[in-house]
Amino acid sequence: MHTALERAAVPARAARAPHPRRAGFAVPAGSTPATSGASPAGAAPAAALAAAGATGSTATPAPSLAAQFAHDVLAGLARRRRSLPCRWLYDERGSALFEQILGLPEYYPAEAERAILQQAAEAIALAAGPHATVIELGSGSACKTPLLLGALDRPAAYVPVDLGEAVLAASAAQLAARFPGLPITPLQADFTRLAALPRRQGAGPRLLFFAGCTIGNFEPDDAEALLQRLARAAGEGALLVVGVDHTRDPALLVPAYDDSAGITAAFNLNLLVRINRELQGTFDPAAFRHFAQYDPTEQRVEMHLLSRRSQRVSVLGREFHFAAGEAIHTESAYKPSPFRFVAMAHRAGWKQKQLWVHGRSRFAVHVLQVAPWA
Ligand code: AVI
Repeated sequence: MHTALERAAVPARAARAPHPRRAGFAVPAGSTPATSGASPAGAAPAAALAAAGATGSTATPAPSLAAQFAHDVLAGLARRRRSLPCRWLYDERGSALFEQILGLPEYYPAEAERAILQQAAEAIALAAGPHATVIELGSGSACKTPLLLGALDRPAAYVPVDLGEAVLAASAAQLAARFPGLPITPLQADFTRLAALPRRQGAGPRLLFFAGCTIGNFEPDDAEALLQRLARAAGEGALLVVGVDHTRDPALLVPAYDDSAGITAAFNLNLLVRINRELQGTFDPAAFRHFAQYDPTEQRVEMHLLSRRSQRVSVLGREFHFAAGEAIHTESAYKPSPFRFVAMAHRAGWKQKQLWVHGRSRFAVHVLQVAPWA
């Protein structure tokens, strides 16, 4: 397999960005995407933020998770073009299936990002300098984190932020064994809803690590708003190491989201099982099929569940009729051009410092820094 890595020339600094809009660090309900490998939970309790040394001590109050799920499902199924937010794919079974997806031969982003970090970690570490506080957003199993932590010059602390309690504990224990002496303070939270970012633990900058192209699961406006909130909360000089998939080749993209072993199909269909369990749904998962397609105009891969026949389904006592072939859109994975992504990051208050592109797939790791004007 061709795994050439290209260090792309960083485009000349674009014209000064318009001053980003003032934005808080809370995200409106319903605009959160899936977090990598984690089952969603509510916003972090204030105590959790304080324990992790966050600069603020409050989180945005949110309706209970069950209420959010019920709302999203009833509203999403009632739409003319039915759709469900992809964050709900990650219950316990969905998270386990997603971990399996990461190991699939067709799912190139995982391997491409690993290859990039293996080769680029030293240069990223040089950009960060000594004593960085590493904050990993949606850390999941944190399987690529050692590549970064191992290269950094005396990192001051590592703060994994994730919704899954068990996955946080497991990854923190593994990393503690691997990096004895490194302060590790897991933060169980939805990183899109943090009222503030964890405090810097040393003289170095905050280094935000957002792996796995999860940014692509946000709608572009939401991605930009998130980047903007992160820039404001992280402060001048902070770095963001973010995986972004720029692949345009349908021959790579479609199998990555519709693998031959059927794991992604099971991951998608599991959403119906979850609705049945948690919302008194009557879906017959066998009466739906997984479908993935690449839309080059939107620059995104879409996952859908297609009704195999005309059927009625009820959720929380509400009836929905599906025509044969009718779709529920369950996930978008945006694959923006590098130019489009960098322009968005720039509007959000980040300047590009490094860009690493995987030769075959065009998966990339961008190293961004909060611009002085943000
Ligand atoms: C979590 N996220 C980055 C994955 C992706 O590639 O968009 C989710 C996924 N869906 C299907 N396969 C993987």
